[in-house]
Amino acid sequence: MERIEKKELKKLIRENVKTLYRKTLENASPEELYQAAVFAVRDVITDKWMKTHDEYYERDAKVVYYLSMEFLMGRFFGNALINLEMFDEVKEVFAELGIDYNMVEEAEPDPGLGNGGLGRLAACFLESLSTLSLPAYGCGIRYHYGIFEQRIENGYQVEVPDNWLENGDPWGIKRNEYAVEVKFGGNVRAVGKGNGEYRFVQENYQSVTAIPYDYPVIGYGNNTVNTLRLWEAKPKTRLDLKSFNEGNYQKAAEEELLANTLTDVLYPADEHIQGKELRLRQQYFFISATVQRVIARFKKKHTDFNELPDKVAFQLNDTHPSMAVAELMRVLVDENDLPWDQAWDITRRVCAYTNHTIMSEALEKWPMELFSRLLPRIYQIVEEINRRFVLELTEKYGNNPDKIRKMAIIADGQIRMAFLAIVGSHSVNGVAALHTEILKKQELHNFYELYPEKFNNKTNGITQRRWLLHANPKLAELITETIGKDWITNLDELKKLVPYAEDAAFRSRFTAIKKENKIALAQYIKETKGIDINPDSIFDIQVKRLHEYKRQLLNILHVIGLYNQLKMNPGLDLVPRTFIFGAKAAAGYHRAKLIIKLINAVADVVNNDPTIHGRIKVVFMENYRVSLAEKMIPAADVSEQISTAGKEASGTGNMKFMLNGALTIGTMDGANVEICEEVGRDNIFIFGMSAAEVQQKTQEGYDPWMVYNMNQEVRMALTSLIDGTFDPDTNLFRELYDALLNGCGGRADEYFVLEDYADYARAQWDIDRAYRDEEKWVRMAILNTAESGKFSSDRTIRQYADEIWQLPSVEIV
Ligand code: 26V
Repeated sequence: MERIEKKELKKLIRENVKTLYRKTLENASPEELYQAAVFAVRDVITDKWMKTHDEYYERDAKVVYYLSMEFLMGRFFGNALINLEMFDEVKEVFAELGIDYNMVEEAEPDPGLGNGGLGRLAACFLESLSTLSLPAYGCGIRYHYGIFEQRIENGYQVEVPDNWLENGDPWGIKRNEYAVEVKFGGNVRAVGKGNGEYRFVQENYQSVTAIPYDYPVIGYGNNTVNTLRLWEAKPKTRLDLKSFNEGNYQKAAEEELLANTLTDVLYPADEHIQGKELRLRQQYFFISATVQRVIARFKKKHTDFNELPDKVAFQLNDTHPSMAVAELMRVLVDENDLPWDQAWDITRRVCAYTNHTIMSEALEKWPMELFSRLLPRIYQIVEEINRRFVLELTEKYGNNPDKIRKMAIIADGQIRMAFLAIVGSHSVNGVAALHTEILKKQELHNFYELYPEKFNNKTNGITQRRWLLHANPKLAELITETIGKDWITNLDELKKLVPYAEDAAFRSRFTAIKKENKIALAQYIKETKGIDINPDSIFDIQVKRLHEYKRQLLNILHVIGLYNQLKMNPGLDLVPRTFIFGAKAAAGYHRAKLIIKLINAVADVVNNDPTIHGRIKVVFMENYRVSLAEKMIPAADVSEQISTAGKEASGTGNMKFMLNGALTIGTMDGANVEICEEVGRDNIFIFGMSAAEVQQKTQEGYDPWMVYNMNQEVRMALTSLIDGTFDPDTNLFRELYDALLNGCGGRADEYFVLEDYADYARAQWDIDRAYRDEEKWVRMAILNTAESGKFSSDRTIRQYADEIWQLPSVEIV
């Protein structure tokens, strides 16, 4: 592939600014310069992109479709340049033009089309698929508003709409020619085919047009550019003239309204399903559009549907896309006349399902009433799948109503999407070893007994191109200088750094880079929050969605504990520490929002208490998002991964911190278990109950008052919540106090915050002690980076491709 010369690039940028904005470089804004730069590199991308798709088509390659309601891509520009190996060049070009490149990068909006871990995983996976030359599409929704922008006002979270498309969408290409119709509602009529069989047709439906927008997913150092295809809903016709003429204005107006709202906004709650009609519509909308397009494409080269599983794999990112099972059945049976059994066999061989949570509140169930009204034909198909499944169960287990009630896809007036996904797939995977074991032994035990061959583990991963090469250029440079650049596409190479933990010169450079990153973050915090933090303090960071099970409350209670100790004993010998948080709470999750308020209230008191002399500080960073993560993670000394054991399916932030040389304080949960295994017990700070102990205590019953009575530090921290220390006038935090001790509404201290407190505090003192020995600390940090190879999403994707998809790579020359 051809490259563009620096001279040519300069010319292109200058011309684009002129034609797009009628401006010269000198008076263009950063936004305008950013847009001009994107258009300058688009040509290179487009050539590769077209070539990639021609090649797939010509070779009739098998393609995986990663079906996901969320793709948390982060900014495109910097990573596009990195993967095109044009980054340094473009940076130089801007420097030569007298423009600050970073300002240009910062002008790009951060597309937040996801909530958290699940959406970000999808983005890392797409990047790895392209880098590994694997034919793939990401399929999802082009929300007009992504995850809300979080502002903090008076310590409280306030949600502001995120209009990421405001200044245009230079990465998306609208593909009108691939628009398809998606039907909702109405009724189903059986029409005799004349041979004793029936065809089922949907009538009196409302429909919308699905229009795809394609985004490039650029592989690193190869010529592969895959596609992220996001669907947008539009009214079928501006006003349905026929209905209008028949006087059915109402229907036409309804259809238009439906289409205009369908893909407006991402649901910003990842902890609770609310059975919202619009959410169900969104799910069917993008699944139906995707399945219809996939089958249309398949039919261009094939007539025998038995070949479909050799050409197409669907990976279901959680249960949200599990309607794909029923929609594929509909398209095969109703639209292509396949017999049920044949269609079912094909469907199961195409579909595979990933489970991302064992939190029962997040398990998707839809009321039959809603489902059948909205999707009458899909409902019939799910009923038939269920009827046959129940027969299978009866054959296997005899007349066992209890088992059937527990396992049926439809029961108690609800459709259980996870069960539909399991029954309709050939593979069911968890996202970390511990998580998969819990699925097999507990949550999905019945299904594991029935289909043991379907269950498998695929431990999550992250892409080192974004999370090291782009986010931490100085460390990336040091690594490349030391062991060469192969780590960029083979992260196991980092093991070659192990001996350098004993190299004093390397250690001092590693430390210096961490320090520079900390200074940069401190400066950013000063600029954005006005808080002075000490770059020599330990940067202790917890960034992730706010959830009770993730236990941000344990972290802040411990800060309160330290504060109390410092007040009582000003001579306390402790390494200065900056506790940094970042977290969005779902808008309706009251307790999570109260925890944010508490963190901010503690920050106000602690940071402004002159008797503390800045020895501990607390910072709550607003609006945590991918682009902020890229600034924070490279500056971390300590990574907080402190969920109640058994609750965090995997975690992926934990991996990003490790890669960037932060030491983990964590429970034996999710992928922490595997991180511990890789880096060794001596290079991580593990504390707290194991998943088995949590389970046991949950069953036996647990009395947090016992902890309260026995542990003075806990008692004092809890008292601080209600004695006006952090809110002088009200009883604001009594709810948290009550939830921990008495369980207002739910179980008392459901997530064992108090039970794990003492051991957490012990581990924190271990960190304090370890940090004092600078040489020891940096050795540990280097070993964390060096042993993080397993957590590349390249490894994860290779396993999916080999073990689930049987997907060969297609090199683009
Ligand atoms: C549920 C819902 C419910 C309805 C509203 C929208 C919504 C969005 C997402 C979810 C499920 C969230 C599940 C999730 O994000 N799980 C996380 O997946 C990560 C990637 O596998 C994993 O690292 C985290 O541990 C896990 O919590």
